[in-house]
Amino acid sequence: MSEKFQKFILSAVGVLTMSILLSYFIFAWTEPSQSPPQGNVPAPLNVSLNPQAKEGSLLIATNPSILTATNTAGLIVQYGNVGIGTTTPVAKLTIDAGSGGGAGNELQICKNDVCCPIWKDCDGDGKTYGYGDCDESDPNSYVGSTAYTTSSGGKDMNCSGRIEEYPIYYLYITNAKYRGNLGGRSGADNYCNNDSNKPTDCDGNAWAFISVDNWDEIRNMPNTKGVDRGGVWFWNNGGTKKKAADSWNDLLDGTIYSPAQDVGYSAVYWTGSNPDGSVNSNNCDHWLMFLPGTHYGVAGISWWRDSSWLSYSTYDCNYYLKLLCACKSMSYVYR
Ligand SMILES: [Ca+2]
Ligand SMILES: [Ca+2]
Ligand SMILES: [Ca+2]
Repeated sequence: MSEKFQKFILSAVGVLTMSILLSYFIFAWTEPSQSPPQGNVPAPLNVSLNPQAKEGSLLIATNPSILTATNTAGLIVQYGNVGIGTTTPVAKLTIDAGSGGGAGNELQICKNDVCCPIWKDCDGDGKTYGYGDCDESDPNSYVGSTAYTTSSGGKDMNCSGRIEEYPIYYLYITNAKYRGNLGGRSGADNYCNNDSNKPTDCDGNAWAFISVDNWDEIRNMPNTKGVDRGGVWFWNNGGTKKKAADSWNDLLDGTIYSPAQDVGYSAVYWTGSNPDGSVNSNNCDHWLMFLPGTHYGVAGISWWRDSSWLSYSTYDCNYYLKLLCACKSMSYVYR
């Protein structure tokens, strides 16, 4: 066989093989049964502009580690409406409960294991989620509530949106008695600070709960003594305590919860004040004088919870009366 003929045979076999392979591929292809794009894989969820449906449930954001200080969102629908029970939401959020029972349960908020429809007063405090209640599991929690807890992990009981910390303040009456010449503000404060009735858990210095002059009135103590207006006030007698007021405004509104006698005090005590905490002109000349028959001072009394607790009667500065004192405790309330 010549070399030329051998090459011819080899190329002929190659062409025949290619022809058989090509015909196999041509006849093996089946055309799509649906017109595009059906039957094709949709574009990935994160880039597609097409509406996409999924028949099964969809759970998202199931890993809490996705939440960071800058990303607190688990789901954002930036544009368009959201429908629940409807495919045609007409508002930013449309909930269609359909017909039948369960009215009012279309939207409820669950807190502390109590689930409550937004229209319903589940805890009986007279308010609903739509009108001033932020916690339907607790009748003491609502907008304007003065209730509090004593643990830092307490509740937002006044529905302010945060848990605030306020000091507890004590009121006490001195063991010792004094004439009206107390030595002015500094002298009176010293008497309170050194009295045996000063509570053991006062946080720092105590001070005399008296009005001295127009610049040093009881009602100005948030400024002159740094009193926190949100603080809670208790009578304290040797550790026996009873609440006097929920706040600074509550303390000076004319009545208190309990009189001093509820913790065992029985006394008349210098205050020099009117019921609203303003200075009374009878203040033993700014607590410097005690000349009989010429100087007088206003005093409060331990028996009553009305305005006489601060402004009971006027006494000659020559009398020996006790002294009303206050201090900030080391304890706090949370609301
Ligand atoms: Ca309620
Ligand atoms: Ca409530
Ligand atoms: Ca609060």
